[in-house]
Amino acid sequence: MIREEEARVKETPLISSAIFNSFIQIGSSFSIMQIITTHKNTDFDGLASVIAGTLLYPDAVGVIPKMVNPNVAQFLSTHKTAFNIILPHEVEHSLVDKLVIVDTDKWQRLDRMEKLKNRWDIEIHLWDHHPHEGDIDAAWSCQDNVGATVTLFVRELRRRKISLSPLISTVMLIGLYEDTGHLTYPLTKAEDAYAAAFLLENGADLNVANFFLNPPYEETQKEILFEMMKVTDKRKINDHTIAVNVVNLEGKVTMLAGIVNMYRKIINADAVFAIFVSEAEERSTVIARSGIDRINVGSMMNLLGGGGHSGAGSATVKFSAFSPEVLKQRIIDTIEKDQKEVAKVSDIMSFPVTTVPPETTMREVHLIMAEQKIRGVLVVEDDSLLGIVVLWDFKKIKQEKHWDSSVKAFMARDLTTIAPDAAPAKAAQIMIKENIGHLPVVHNGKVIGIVTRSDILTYYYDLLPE
Ligand SMILES: [Mn+2]
Repeated sequence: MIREEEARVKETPLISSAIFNSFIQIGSSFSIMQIITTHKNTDFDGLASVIAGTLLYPDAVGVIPKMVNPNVAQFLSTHKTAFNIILPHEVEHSLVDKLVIVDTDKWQRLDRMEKLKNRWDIEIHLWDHHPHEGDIDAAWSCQDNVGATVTLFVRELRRRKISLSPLISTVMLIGLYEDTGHLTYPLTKAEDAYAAAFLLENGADLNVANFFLNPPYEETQKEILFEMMKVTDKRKINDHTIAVNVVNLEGKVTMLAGIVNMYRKIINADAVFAIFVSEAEERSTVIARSGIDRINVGSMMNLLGGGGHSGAGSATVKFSAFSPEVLKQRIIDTIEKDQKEVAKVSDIMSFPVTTVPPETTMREVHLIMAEQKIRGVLVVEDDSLLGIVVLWDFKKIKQEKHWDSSVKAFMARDLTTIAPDAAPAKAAQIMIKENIGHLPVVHNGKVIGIVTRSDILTYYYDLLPE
């Protein structure tokens, strides 16, 4: 799928030409060097941001860490000579006077940059889309919560009216799609979609993008996936379905993230945490994926020394810090703890609730609903809930005299209720499953509120109540 002419781009060794380019800017004095680098285990957002950086900082050379994700390695094996990039060990640290860091704000995630950490004479620029929590002290920074660092570069490239080649547009689109799950992860912003449009306008090739975004599975990956399916440990934590798997790995396996993505979809979990254990290296690699806002795997991985965003994250943890089993328990504990802080039904319900005694006539009930602009009324006697009448029930009135019948004859009994400390997601599930628009909230046998469809919509979409 990689087009042949791209695979055959100049046979010049990448390293020497790139180093040459970086020095040629300053003539023969070899006195300064500007570099752009990104995090280890480089993903496409990191790679694409370094490449985009070389357009904004034309005197700089890109430095790609030695450890890169498998699909990035595959891409570089055929495309690297097309870009102005080198490896970390080729950096002459003493000559560096400007350091541009993209897609991370932590020193520990950089490859061989320790020497630059405490140098006062280096100007640092930072481009990152993760919430600011790192230790890099930049003279200038562009940090914004968008779906990918690529989006920040598109913003600036557009502002400066710098045109992009189809090849660079393609790499950037891959980075943008990978980090936003093709614009579906909850953290995706409108600006990310605009950025995607811009890259497509500039000739980004979706055939090439698809090839690197969806690498084919091989036997090893299938075996791991089946192994994970066999020992699936799905659990409900406050109405969210979570799976935490401990998987032993023998040797290097590529595309683990893709396996975890697929695993989450197959077992239909809200979030999955795969702990890949390497006995030989005495460490575990956690790869986490979440499909819901409420579970932010990026910040959880951050606590373990890794990183990511709300939908995807990873961390490498040495056995000496936590054994795999302890790690598993910590992940579960963190989710349980986090969940306690999220919204409850009592936060979203409507109250006070309009109630009527069972003798009330349908005519009176209709009037109350019209006056209060509500679609349902609870029928209550001595604090106990007998039933509910909703607007729909008035369709059952066929004869004029029925208007004077008591509500008892028309109300629905056997109501499903919910407790005030349940999660809003639980309320939504019940309403969808039972196809009801009103869910009374009952505490100690007393009705204290009601959840309606508009409460649910308000909660999920931040809509203002009417
Ligand atoms: Mn990123």
